Amino acid sequence: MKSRRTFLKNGVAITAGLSLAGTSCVGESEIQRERSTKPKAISTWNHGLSANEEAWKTLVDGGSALDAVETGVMVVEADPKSTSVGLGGLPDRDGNVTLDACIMDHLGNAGSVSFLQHIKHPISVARKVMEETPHVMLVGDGALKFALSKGFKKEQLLTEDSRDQWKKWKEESKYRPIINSENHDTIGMICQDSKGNLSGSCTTSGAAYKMYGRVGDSPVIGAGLFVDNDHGAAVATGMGELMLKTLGSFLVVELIRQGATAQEACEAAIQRIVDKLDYKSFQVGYLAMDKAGNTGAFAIHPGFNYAEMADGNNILIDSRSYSN
Ligand code: SD4
Repeated sequence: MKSRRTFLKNGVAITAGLSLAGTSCVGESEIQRERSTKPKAISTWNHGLSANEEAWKTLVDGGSALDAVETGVMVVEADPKSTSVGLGGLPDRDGNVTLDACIMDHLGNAGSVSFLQHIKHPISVARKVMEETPHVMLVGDGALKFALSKGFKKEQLLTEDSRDQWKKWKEESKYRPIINSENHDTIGMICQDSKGNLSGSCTTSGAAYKMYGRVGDSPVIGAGLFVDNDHGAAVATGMGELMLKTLGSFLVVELIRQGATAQEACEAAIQRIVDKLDYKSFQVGYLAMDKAGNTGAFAIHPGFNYAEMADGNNILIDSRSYSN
């Protein structure tokens, strides 16, 4: 893992530092970067392209990063062909589609739902939790009751195609959580608006054929998503248990705060997993943006990609990875 000293070589200045006997303490120094006010959208996997296009409509109009990250990922939630998010998501081993999502704004507000069933747009429920309750997180029946009270409609989210895939899986019922076997997965999105503010969102149907009640990293603030508008934002995709054990998105943003570039921070957070956990058969990818609009991405294994949109150009980029 790169040391903090290495991060500080990258031409960024320390604005504040506490020093004890001449030694500056990690966590007490912050890096000053100039805030960009050029709109930018980044989001995970191929389906990030359509999410970015939608978010861009808000961003070019001077709209907020918060609105952009919500409307952007809603496109993927509503797509029945995306088998890892919202409608059409692959179910748990008992055939239930259970959804996790969270959202964070530039003020540090956060909202989250997990183990939510029957609601196509969990990201919008998460936003309502953030804006209309005194809480951060609602789960299961409580989240569903809250959603219905806010006018969301109960829907069947298991499509014919997902049901067929699940039935096929049941013939063997072997639980092998291979995430990233296909090139589409959880959608995590970070946007910066024309005021320079950062917001983020993350929404998923989680690991296919998981146990009933299993919750991954995606709705957990600091694991699947973290935004600190003074420094940067990060989202995660992949095997959620690994991000939960390392609080990976928080770690990425904290490293940015301490002077790492977005790229270095993603690499260091992957290295933390590699150093501490059994990582070989699991994929994790981090995607980050600092407040200057610099982006970074890194994964354990090849195959992770993300979409980046700036100046009206939307491109797909292959992430680098720890293994080759
Ligand atoms: C989870 N992190 O539930 C999610 C799944 C995912 O890319 O991101 N897949 O563990």
